[in-house]
Amino acid sequence: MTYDSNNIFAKILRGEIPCIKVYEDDQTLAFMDIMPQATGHTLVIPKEEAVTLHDLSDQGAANLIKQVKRIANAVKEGMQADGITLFQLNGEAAGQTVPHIHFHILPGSILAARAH
Ligand code: DGP
Repeated sequence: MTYDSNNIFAKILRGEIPCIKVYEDDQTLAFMDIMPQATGHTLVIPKEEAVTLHDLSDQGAANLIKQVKRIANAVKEGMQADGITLFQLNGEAAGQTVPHIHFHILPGSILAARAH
């Protein structure tokens, strides 16, 4: 899928829009979601230009899941959560609103949060 370099996460990666950074390395950025569905709601994105999972290289996908695992551990520990929710809306039809692949990490259950 064609990558739009003006999408909001591309601007965050270029430092044109501020974010609350949780983790950064040469391939990955993690930051707090601006519309958190729970306290501690964190987003993890690759620096590689990819709209969806299907656009990501195998190496990029391997690195992304490795970092999602590490950051999920940190969110779980930091928020003292018994469990965490991970999700990735893959494509517009799935509800993806920002066209740069991202994983959501939330402490606790998103199903419980939605029930309230
Ligand atoms: P999705 O619906 O899966 O594409 O999730 C996009 C998420 O991105 C949504 O939870 C809100 C978040 N978001 C949108 N714009 C910004 C922004 O400018 N800054 C930050 N930190 N998060 C954003």
